[in-house]
Amino acid sequence: MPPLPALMRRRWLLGAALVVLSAPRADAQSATDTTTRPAVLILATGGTIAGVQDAPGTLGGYRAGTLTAEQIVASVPELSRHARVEAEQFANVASTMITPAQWLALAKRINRAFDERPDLAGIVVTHGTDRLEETAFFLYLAVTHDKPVIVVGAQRPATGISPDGPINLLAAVRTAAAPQSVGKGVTVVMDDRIISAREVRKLYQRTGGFSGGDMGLLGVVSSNGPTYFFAPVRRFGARSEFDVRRVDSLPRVELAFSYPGGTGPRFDTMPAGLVVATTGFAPSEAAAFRRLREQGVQVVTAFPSGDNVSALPRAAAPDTTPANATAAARPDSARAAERALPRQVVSQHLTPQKARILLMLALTRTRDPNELQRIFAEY
Ligand code: DAS
Repeated sequence: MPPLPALMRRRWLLGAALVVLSAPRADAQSATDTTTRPAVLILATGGTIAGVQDAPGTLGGYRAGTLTAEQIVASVPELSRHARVEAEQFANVASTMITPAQWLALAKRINRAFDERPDLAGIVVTHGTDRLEETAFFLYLAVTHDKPVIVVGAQRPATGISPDGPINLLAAVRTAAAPQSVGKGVTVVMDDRIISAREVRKLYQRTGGFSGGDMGLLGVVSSNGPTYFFAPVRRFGARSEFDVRRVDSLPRVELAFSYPGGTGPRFDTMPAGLVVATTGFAPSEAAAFRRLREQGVQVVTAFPSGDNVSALPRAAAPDTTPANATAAARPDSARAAERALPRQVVSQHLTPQKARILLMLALTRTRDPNELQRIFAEY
């Protein structure tokens, strides 16, 4: 184990002492507790929850992804009261370093753990907060089990002032261990809030900085453990069609913004797909995105806010979606040409970053634009 910074070492020693003090006594009752506590696997990937303040107890000299999975777990002795925790180091990086290849590897690791370990109650993924919502949404779509997967991070490093990682980790493990968390999809637990991976967003780098927006919380973690008020109803988990067990890489999907004066993005090599953050195209942009569709790029639109709730176009209907409304104003020949193109797909209530993830997975299954629109209607 690498050396612990001084403050962390003190907390770790205190933690170890508490583990000894609270260790189950060797009588019949405690033996039962040991075997009945649910098993929870923690997969650590780095981030601020594994980060340190180089001058402990100050606000200075921050490094993400430094403490190991074992060190994080050892700093929260209370975990052992709620679960038999196993820790595994998946990566140890700032989450800006997380790649789509790692999303795939992580989803495969989680699927394999659930496939091989019926005794596992749930899995916790510790993660940096910068890309947390994207990893969580990928897992929401690509983990084909209904057991809980909880993604958790921290806004303050473990050896800084008032770290939030330990209490967040405790809440995440309690949520992963709880039978009431089954069938809720991958969730993010931060600040005692349980938020669906589909809706969660990082608003700012401060405690309380994760939100479910208008869709709110699924539940809260109270002193009694996780309490749910709502459950998601779209497809995820065991009902997901995105089985990535045999997928080796994800198709390239790019992101673009629409804005006044915009003329669309240019690419040296064409991506398989493109998600455009837009509330509607100017004619110059509509022409640029039409050219990309003519070259076989699957174009999906998403509101920049991620909050679009307008009705989705029917599967075989001509493409007259709001973002493509300029097509309806063109003469008949232009409209006929538009109809001959692969349709532009519309996403509903997904941020552009999450629409990109859904399109990446969807393109592993189909390139039929009607099928793509079906997928965007169901997930
Ligand atoms: N260092 C950043 C990251 O790894 C921020 C964090 O975790 O809060 O994403």
